[in-house]
Amino acid sequence: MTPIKNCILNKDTSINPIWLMRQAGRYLPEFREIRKKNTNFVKLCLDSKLSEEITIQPIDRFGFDAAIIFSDILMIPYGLGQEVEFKKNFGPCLGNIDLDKFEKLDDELLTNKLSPIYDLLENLSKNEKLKNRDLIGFVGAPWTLLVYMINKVSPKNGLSNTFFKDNILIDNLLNILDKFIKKHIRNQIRAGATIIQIFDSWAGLINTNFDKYLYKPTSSLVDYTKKLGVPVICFPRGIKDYVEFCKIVKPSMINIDYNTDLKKLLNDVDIPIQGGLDPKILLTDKNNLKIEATKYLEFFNNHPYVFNLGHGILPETEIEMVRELVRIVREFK
Ligand code: 1CP
Repeated sequence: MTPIKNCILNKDTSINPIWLMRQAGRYLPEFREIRKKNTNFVKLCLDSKLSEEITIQPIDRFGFDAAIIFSDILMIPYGLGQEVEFKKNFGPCLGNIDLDKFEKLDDELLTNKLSPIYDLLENLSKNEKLKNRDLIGFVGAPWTLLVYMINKVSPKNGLSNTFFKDNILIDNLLNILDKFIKKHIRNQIRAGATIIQIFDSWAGLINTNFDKYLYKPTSSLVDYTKKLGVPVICFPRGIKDYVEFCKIVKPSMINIDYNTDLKKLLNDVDIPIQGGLDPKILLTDKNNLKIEATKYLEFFNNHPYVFNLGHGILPETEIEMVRELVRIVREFK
């Protein structure tokens, strides 16, 4: 059994597997090299050959215990027919929503549009370098996708005033997303994903109607994935109450952010835990990294724990610091 599955399914506390969110990305010079020549990000995600190379880059360098496919959560809006563009030094920009078109769309069309992602997974599952490693497929949670689809740009400066104005639009989109995200999960598993992670990067923006925006849509995906026999990791970044979330949603493992109250978590959560370290720690120095990483390792010494960060690795992170982190984690037990 792979180290991460052993941790999730057997609750093994004798090792701490490690992988990092956004491990295939901009902090790697070899990724930047490819990216420079491929200015259209969506196209790059649909190039299964290059995506395979990018997925493997961090495995080659650091020997992480899992590969996460090089793709993006916004490939679902793209697959639904909404325009998605990643602008340099700005981030994603989405086009207008055509609800009629979404409602008429059938599953096959989405599968066809996203087929290079499934080719990528099929090729990766045959890749020798991933032997005894997990291959993580992922989706954005309905709330986070709703945010990008309606807000059209990153909500890092807040949601637009009119965000909640059109209830019919929101309800319809949540239904459509539930259906197509499930299709994408199923396709990824069929093509070889051994674990699914659900990224709810903007869950922290929800301050009302938690059932409607957080618990119900996420539970629906978690139940679905578990029924397919595949472990599912949730990352509802920035929520106040991870304990409540775990009780209601029951993921196979929970990824925490760096503001999570660890004591409360350890007392009240009995599922395996992943992540937590502030990615900014990787921008400091090796001594400090050792102190901060060891805090997590010691804290979760007797709890099944997969080492990861409390959000994606930052583009300015130095390779040497990542190497040091892997060394610290590998030497701990
Ligand atoms: O070169 C570039 O400019 C592209 C940067 C980049 C990369 C490397 C983007 C644009 N997406 C990705 C890959 C990616 N995205 C992966 C696979 C690689 C890996 O994890 O190793 C994954 C899992 C994602 C998931 C993703 N995309 C999330 C959830 C995780 C998170 O960081 O919160 C989100 C919110 C996105 C949207 C997105 N895609 C890209 C950017 C710059 C953003 C965020 C924009 C924002 O700030 O709102």
